[in-house]
Amino acid sequence: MAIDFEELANAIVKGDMETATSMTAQGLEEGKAAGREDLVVAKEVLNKGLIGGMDIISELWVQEKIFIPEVLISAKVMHSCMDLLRPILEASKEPPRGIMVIGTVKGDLHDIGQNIVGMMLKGNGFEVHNIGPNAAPEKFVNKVRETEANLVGLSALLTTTMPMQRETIKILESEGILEKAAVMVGGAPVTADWAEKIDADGYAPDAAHAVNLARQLVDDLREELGEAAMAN
Ligand code: B1M
Repeated sequence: MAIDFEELANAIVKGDMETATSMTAQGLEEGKAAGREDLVVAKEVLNKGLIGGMDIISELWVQEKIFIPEVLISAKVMHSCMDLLRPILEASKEPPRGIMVIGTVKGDLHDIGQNIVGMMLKGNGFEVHNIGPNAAPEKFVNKVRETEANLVGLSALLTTTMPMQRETIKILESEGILEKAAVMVGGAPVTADWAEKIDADGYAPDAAHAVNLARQLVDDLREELGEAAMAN
């Protein structure tokens, strides 16, 4: 019997760690027993159950029916469930398509969305270095230099931290990072117009689009710089 995604989403909303984690594990086991591909089942549990739960949280918060402590508890449960999906979503047998440094910009503590984007990219053959939330521009610069990344991902969930995406891009530019790397932006309040305004190379509204965009940006860079430059 397949798990009830609505019940899983409600467990996230209620902050019920035991039910949410056991249902996530059960969903994976039942998918396997039914002979379904692990990756397909993990994506289904993520999208229909876990993200479904966070969508309800967002709605309840807007209506002021819940407050920060409840949101924090649900986020913690979400993280624990994502830990169970991580090995499947991140598994990739291919050599890296590209190297990405991803983080949420300085001043912004939201990290659920960028963790999902990072996991999906890893699962699609990218080497991903996640520098976490509240990441200052210098942290992006240093990590790109250390890892020789050719992609930088900047997440922002607050209208007040969106300008920090612009600031980070300016610093990446002035440090010469963007001569060999492309930059993409995302996060709930971010739009394609904003991305264009701040000179980002691309914008993705969700993790699935982020994977396609990352592939496109790396292919474009390869064409522009040639294979040899990409390897240095
Ligand atoms: Co915050 N919060 N929060 N919060 N929070 C929002 C963002 C808000 C919209 C809620 C609301 O009022 N409706 C609102 C922002 C309003 C605005 O600016 N327009 C808000 C606010 C106001 C705040 C505080 C200021 C509240 C306060 O203190 N008074 C405060 C700020 C703290 C800070 O950052 N300095 C705050 C705090 C928090 C918690 C800590 C309690 C918690 C975060 C816990 C954590 O992340 N570890 C939290 C949460 C959970 C939310 C909501 C409810 C859910 C965010 C989330 O995880 N969504 C959120 C409501 C909302 O977004 N509608 C809200 C699920 C996640 C899967 O989606 O992150 O959008 P998302 O990621 C998606 C896409 O956006 C995209 O792909 C992801 C997967 O598909 N994407 C990218 C994301 N990054 C990408 C990068 C890419 C490409 C795609 O390329 C690089």
